[in-house]
Amino acid sequence: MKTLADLNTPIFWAEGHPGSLERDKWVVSVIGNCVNPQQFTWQELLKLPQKEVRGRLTSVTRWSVEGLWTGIALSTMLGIVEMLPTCKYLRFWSVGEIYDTSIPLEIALKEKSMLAYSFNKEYLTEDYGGPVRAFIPYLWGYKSAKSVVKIELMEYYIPGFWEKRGYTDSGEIEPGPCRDLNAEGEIKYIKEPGEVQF
Ligand SMILES: Nc1nc2c(c(=O)[nH]1)N[C@H]1C(S)=C(S)[C@@H](COP(=O)(O)O)O[C@H]1N2
Ligand SMILES: [Mo]
Repeated sequence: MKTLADLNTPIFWAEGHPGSLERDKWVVSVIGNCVNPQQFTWQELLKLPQKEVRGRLTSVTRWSVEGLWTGIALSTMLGIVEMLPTCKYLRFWSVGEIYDTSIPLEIALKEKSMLAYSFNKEYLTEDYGGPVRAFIPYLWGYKSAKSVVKIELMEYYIPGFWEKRGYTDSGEIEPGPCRDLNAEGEIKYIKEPGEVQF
């Protein structure tokens, strides 16, 4: 099975590449509108119920890559911290806390929305957002924050790194041409808004 690198997936680090990150020492905090805010270590994350989904990461710069993503469903994490009814958005923070992005709770609760650590059965490298990243196939890739250190359960929406720079707050995938990285970059067409199916 191919890795993201094998598929020539572009590497985006708008805030600068973080360098090497220690998987064994990784911690993801979940804070905000919940009963039990918690810090999940890498080892603890691996003990949670795991989820495998086939899905596409699709960039607003019009490329899309498909594979098998493994991780923890966001709904599982929200259950563990006992999200409160006041939680309406999830705000992801990447390592260094310069890059953030937020998604509505309804999208976070969808089946394929996860905190992912593998693509096609290989751990994600730093280039592609390892040790763990958001994977939200329903929205443009800028909502899939890489190397996540914090998830804030929010009552209200705050525009993130790219949203403040002009990308839409909704992140809704819009129809149009798109390079399919699984077909050597062949240009295909996104016919309908939402999760990409070629
Ligand atoms: N921390 C961080 N996360 C990020 C980005 C970024 O620049 N920094 N770019 C986003 C965008 S625009 C896309 S399309 C995807 C790309 O993921 P990749 O770099 O693994 O291909 O990551 C998203 N997450
Ligand atoms: Mo993107």
